[in-house]
Amino acid sequence: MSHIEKSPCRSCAAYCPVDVVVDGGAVVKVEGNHDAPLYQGFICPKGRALTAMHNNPERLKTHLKRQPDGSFAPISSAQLVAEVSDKIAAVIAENGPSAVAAYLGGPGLEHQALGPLMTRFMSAIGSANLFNNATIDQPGLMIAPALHGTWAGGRMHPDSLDVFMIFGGNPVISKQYFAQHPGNQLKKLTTGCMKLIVIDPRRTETARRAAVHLQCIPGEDPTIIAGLIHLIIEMGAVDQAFVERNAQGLEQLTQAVRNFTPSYVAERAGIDEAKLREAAHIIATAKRGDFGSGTGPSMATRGTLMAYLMYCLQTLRGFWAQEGDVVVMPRVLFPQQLFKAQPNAPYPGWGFGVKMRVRDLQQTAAGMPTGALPEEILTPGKGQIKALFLHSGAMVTWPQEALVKEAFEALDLLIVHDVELSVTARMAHYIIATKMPFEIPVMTQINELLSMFHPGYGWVEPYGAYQPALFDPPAEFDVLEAWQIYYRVAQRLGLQLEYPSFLDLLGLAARDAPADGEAAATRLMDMEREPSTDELYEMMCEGSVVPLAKVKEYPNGHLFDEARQIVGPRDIDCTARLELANPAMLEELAETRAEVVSERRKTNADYPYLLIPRRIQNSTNAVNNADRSVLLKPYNPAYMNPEDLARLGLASGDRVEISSRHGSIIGFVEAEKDLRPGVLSMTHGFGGKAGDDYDPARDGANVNRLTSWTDDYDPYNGMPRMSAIPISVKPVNTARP
Ligand SMILES: Nc1nc2c(c(=O)[nH]1)N[C@H]1C(S)=C(S)[C@@H](COP(=O)(O)OP(=O)(O)OC[C@H]3O[C@@H](n4cnc5c(=O)[nH]c(N)nc54)[C@H](O)[C@@H]3O)O[C@H]1N2
Ligand SMILES: Nc1nc2c(c(=O)[nH]1)N[C@H]1C(S)=C(S)[C@@H](COP(=O)(O)OP(=O)(O)OC[C@H]3O[C@@H](n4cnc5c(=O)[nH]c(N)nc54)[C@H](O)[C@@H]3O)O[C@H]1N2
Ligand code: SF4
Ligand SMILES: [Mo]
Repeated sequence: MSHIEKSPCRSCAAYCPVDVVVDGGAVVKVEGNHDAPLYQGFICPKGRALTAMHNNPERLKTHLKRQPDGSFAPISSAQLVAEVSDKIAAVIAENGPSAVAAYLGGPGLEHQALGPLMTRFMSAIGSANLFNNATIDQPGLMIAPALHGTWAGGRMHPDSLDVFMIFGGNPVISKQYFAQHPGNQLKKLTTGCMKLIVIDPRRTETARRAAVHLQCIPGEDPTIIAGLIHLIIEMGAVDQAFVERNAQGLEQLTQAVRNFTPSYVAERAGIDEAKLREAAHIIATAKRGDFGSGTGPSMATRGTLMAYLMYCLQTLRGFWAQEGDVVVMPRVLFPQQLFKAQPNAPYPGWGFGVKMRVRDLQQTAAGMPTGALPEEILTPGKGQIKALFLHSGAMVTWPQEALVKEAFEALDLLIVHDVELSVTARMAHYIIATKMPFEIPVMTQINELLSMFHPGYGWVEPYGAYQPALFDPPAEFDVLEAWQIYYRVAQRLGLQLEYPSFLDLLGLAARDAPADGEAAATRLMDMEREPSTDELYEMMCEGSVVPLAKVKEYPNGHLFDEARQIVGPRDIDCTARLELANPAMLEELAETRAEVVSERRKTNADYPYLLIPRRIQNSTNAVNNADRSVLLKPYNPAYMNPEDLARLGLASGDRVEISSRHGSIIGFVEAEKDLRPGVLSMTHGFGGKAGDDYDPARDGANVNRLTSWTDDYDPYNGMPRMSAIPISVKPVNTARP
């Protein structure tokens, strides 16, 4: 007899609640959960593929240790911990603690205790070399708020908006913004009062709902936003009362965008001037609005400037929640935070903390620059990184695969945790075999955490959910949850880990510090008895608005009325102001205006096309191999406009060589009329295999062979050009797959 278990899907940050149909202890089917609030029973093909992922026959049953001949042999958990501990101790003894680095990527969504324990471990050994994927994703969205200041009242509620504008993001597929059944949400909002403006070189699934779609040349988002600011000022549509009270620098900003005239912007960005004006008119006449951006413009260089200008435009229109508004994304599994209709002053976006040895990169508000990591491993001398804990599909998700490979090969110790022998895991000295999602308890705290850094995550409503682990791994398996390696190595090395509460991790406890300035005692973890994951979750949720125990009472997740909040009044003594004229940003804007566009873009007769990223419904980053049958094509197609294909004498399915100045891949073109001519759009996370075993028609191609860490990297956060990459496309005469 089958029965249904409830659990959220963790294959992307949408965390859709799903029904797991279990028969004889096995997962036989996964379906949408129609009893859960907000999601309307939505599930995507990857959610359904959880059945295959959970039952993956290729799943690692034991940890693996690389042998001198390059093969892998099983190793027990006890032996793994002992050997890794000894090697870490040796690296630290010889080179100091900074020689140990750790990188947290996508798997943090499934292993929620991993981030806190990794952070605690790294501070216990005394290494600041803690990296994460934010600096190859959308770091500008974390740095721009530092430069601009933030609004303590939060954003306006989506249901109340007259306009939502999105730069290079496609929520219908990515679920970044409007994550709960985004198709239906956008349909409801756009058939109501909300006008949608989309800026994207592709007429995306999202753009189809837009009142205005600016089908721009990639990489021109700062130009377009500067143009919109220019128009808003010219139209007299600045919310003067709001700006006078809450911001500074309007005069300088006005000067800075003076030359971004509509005709200049339209010409440069390859868009219709009338449509640009129409977008400005919608923004100017809207009473309530909100803006967002995605990976496209972030990756096309100048992502920080793009995000900064976007925040400035939002402030010029006063599009921030007002006193008396319903708070969006109120705290549920985090301690209380009061929302007030006032600015928080700017804070440093970069240039603090650890200074890297390469390219003057330094700690930023988005974390340590991952852009420096491979070179930090390869550059000899004091401070060289020798050991790396890696939770990521780096071989296909990090730029410039060749340098990543070289760096990984140069390490004394590479530890990768994985569910299978992925192309990244194959690089490791030790592979930690780990649990499957349904074998790990799950709660919604992680997305709430993401929402504090990126407005496209979390829940607008006070939603919370928790599910225990549904299964134990089979008895004969010897696997570890990712956080356990940090706890056990710390234990063996006699290190004391601090308490992994977010009250402490985010410095939230400081708010409640004793008034007399007496420092709160550092709280420590019990290093004798290993906690369970559930106990760790309790620690992480300490002091939360809704106790985790209460959230556990609702198997379908729940909207907690007690967490609802109204935006409060401004403090009488508030003097903070939002900054409209950050000097570094205005300087970069001036450079943008002064540059020769073709030189900047770097397209020419040899590299006439621009490669841009895109997400597809059926795969998430490097996680596309659990059930390849879920993919519409086994490979990642190279989408091009039919006009371009005709010019090249190509038809859908034809094999091509795609080359940038940094490398080449084999791809298969696919006609897509919705794509702007001159642009090729292709998904990352595929390919990565080499040698005789590699077949591009079966495995896809790694677009990160076309990227380079040093190509047009952001001077502050080190993120290289990952969109708008000049490429050539040449037919290769072999049969279609
Ligand atoms: N060219 C290009 N590169 C990109 C991007 C792009 O658009 N274009 N996007 C960038 C962005 S935004 C991001 S966030 C990064 C993401 O890249 P990463 O941070 O590397 O994250 P994932 O791809 O999610 O990592 C998945 C890998 O983890 C392994 N894994 C380990 N443990 C587990 C587990 O417990 N469960 C599962 N399911 N898998 C596990 C999987 O086998 C797989 O190899 O990529 C970036 N790279
Ligand atoms: N199905 C699925 N969902 C995912 C993921 C996945 O791999 N698959 N990955 C997750 C991750 S890690 C992230 S970070 C989010 C990302 O979420 P999104 O940013 O929404 O991701 P995309 O769907 O790739 O949308 C990027 C859009 O930018 C456009 N674009 C490219 N270059 C430019 C440019 O220069 N300017 C402008 N204006 N547009 C440009 C592309 O055409 C594309 O439509 O998605 C998450 N959700
Ligand atoms: S959108 Fe798909 S992959 Fe993402 S959580 Fe929902 S079902 Fe899972
Ligand atoms: Mo991402």
